[in-house]
Amino acid sequence: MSAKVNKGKRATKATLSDCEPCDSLSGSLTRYMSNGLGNEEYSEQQLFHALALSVRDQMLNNWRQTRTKDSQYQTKHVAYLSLEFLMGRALGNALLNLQLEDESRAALQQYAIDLEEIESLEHDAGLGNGGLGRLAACFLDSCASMDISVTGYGIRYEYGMFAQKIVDGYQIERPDRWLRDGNPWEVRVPKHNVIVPFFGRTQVYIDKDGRRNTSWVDTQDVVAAAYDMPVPGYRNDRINTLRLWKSEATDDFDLKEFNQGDYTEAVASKNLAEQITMVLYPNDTSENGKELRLRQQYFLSSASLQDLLNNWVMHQGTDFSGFAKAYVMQLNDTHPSIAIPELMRLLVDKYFLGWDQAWSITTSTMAYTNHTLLPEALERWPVRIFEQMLPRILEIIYEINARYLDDVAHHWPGDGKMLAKMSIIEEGEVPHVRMAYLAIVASFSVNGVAGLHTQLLTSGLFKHFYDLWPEKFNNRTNGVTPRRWLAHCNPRLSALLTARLGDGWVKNLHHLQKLKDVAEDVTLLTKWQEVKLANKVDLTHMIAKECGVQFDPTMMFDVQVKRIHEYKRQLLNILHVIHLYHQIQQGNTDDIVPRCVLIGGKAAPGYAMAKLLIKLANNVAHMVNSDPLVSRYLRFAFLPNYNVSAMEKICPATDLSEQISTAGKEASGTGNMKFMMNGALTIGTLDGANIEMLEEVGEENFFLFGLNANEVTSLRGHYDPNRFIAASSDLSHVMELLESGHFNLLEPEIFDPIIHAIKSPSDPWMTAADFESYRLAQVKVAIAYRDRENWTKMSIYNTASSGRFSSDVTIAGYRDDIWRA
Ligand code: 26Q
Repeated sequence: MSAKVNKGKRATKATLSDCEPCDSLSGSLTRYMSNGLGNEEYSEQQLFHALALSVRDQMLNNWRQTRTKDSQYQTKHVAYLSLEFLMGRALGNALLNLQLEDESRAALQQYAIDLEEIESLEHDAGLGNGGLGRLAACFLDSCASMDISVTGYGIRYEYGMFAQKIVDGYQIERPDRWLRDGNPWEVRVPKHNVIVPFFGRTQVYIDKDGRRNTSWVDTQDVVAAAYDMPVPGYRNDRINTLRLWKSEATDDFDLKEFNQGDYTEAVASKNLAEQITMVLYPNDTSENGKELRLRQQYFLSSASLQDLLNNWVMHQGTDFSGFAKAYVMQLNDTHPSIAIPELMRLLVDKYFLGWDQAWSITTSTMAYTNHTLLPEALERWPVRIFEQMLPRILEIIYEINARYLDDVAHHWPGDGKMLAKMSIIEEGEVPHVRMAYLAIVASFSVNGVAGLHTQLLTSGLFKHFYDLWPEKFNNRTNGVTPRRWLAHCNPRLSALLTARLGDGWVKNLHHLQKLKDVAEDVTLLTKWQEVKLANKVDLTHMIAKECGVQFDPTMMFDVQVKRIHEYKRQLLNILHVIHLYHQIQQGNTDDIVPRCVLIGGKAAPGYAMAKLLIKLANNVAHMVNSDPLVSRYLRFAFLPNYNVSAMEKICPATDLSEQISTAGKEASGTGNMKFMMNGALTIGTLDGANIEMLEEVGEENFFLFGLNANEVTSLRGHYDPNRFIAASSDLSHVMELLESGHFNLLEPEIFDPIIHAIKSPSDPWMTAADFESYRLAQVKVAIAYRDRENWTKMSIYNTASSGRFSSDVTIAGYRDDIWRA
């Protein structure tokens, strides 16, 4: 699509040196639009590019000043290490934080296009799978907004999270070429490039002072090229940095091979280097043994630590005695935990510190956040891979382990089993490195991401470590940034809140509490309903376009969007849709409240069961939507390619948020918080942060159901799903319909694995056990929704109680109790 504009030329790529940061936004925009070839026509994409570059220019001065200030080491500097930063789009967020919205609108007037349209042209930076990656992005916003000196370190994946298409109801993955039109936000900074070694061997040598040192030689080196993205704080002058590393071949390496005449080898090895940052792994649980993934992890960890140390040495020289006071590294799960032996290597082998001093620095700067309770999701790497790829790192891990096992032996004298149980090295036919154990041993802080999660970690998965070092463990309940997840994504509600409460809530979400005093106010209730309705109308257009299903904004919007996983139990939701469908077909419509059910999310490409659940959702949706009798009461859509930008449209329009994981399995959840902030009510289990949301909003404003974590554990071993099916006539009917092949008439037996899973006594997710309780909670939802005035009050109460789930609150906790920044 091309927009005709009155004058000017094509926007071209600008480099930093072109930028004149003192220009006004509209001045820069005109300049970028006229830097070109004299074409009379622009694509809207070019207009987006020019606006983004203009906004970036507005940040340059403060960006430099932030760096200068932070390099004086007056406050502690945090390095947030993460394999994922799920940033989404940057333009809207930057305009909000920099207060440039009005100016941008004005500047765009001459091009006869509105800002929202331009914003929608930006490709999502989908450099993450889901919760963990989006959490990192919310944290960056909070840190900048709270004036905390933080650098996010990540990977500049050429291809982010795959794009999901649905063909015949099945998920098809397409590559996400998010950089195809260029990335106007990033700045390449070659002076920060570093070299990361791989393979080779280690060598001991005696230095001129007679000391034994180790060097890692004959390595295959890869360049880590630094790309910086600005992270603007909310209306303060801080611009933090997200530094993303891209892998490139070294010239040296090429040359060496070339001189030996191996031209093709040289080119091939260049490919090998460049492969490292080519693609994000699309699994949200660890897929063990993939060598390239370990290469990514080491690449990120080494590049980031070298960068920190280079900075330190440049400003402070090689005296590291003050280093631990100046830095803290927060590890986003175990994915970057190889940073631990890497920091030891750099301090010992490169800067010649003694082991004890290096260890003391490492253990007072590393902090680890755990994001999962599923034992099968804990990262383990075959020792063999380490031996080849990272021989020096393996030696250091062995040394760390030997010294640590002395402590274990001391704590549990004579208990050899304990040594094996707690060793960083898992022995067996194929010995493995246990990354979580390495992270716990070397970190001064280990945290879970919600109250229940932390409790289950210390009493289960990491119990022995908790016995050994209780002081390391702490809880930091997750949060989401109210800038993106309320102020930006829900302008209608934001305007209403600000009109009522002033705009203090954007920086201090606890201000929303004051809504409780006016929740009875009739004009507020009316306006609140108007806002929700308008948001639902907007979403309706998106659903029609993306799914070909017409949602009716007067019906209840019941939404479950998140990664597709058995433990998240999209299946329970689908079974409930089948139940409603059956009721409607039977003519039992008296108690039915018309609803539109939306499910969206991606399945890991290798996760067959999750992919089958997508197929089931699509087939059921087809049956529901093609029966005109049913669609008066029920509509069902599966939204393809759920991502950050989709959520920005979905959460403001949702009435009911589905948070229905098997209790004890969802570490926290963060989508739940976005919905709550935007006034959705939650139907949920006692899992993750749901528990704390319920605590804040009260049982009367929350639809609770299902077994709790203890009950799930107790039922294990003697779970009898068929008893639950027999005891519920509704579930029996649902199973009969599913088993009859009603939803797969032309595709016999395709859903058998799902049917078997539900009926299996070893079903870990206990779907059948919670069905009846879920159904009853849904009946309560329907009754509550009929009383629109009361529903609206409950909605207001949810928003009003969401203050605790601002990531500002979470970050204040990290800052005060972990980082001491
Ligand atoms: C590891 C090794 C190899 C390949 C992939 C991975 C991998 C990648 C991503 C493992 C896990 C993830 C992502 C996990 C995740 O998103 N966890 C979620 O984190 C949220 C933020 O704390 C929580 O709210 C969710 O409960 C949790 O599921």
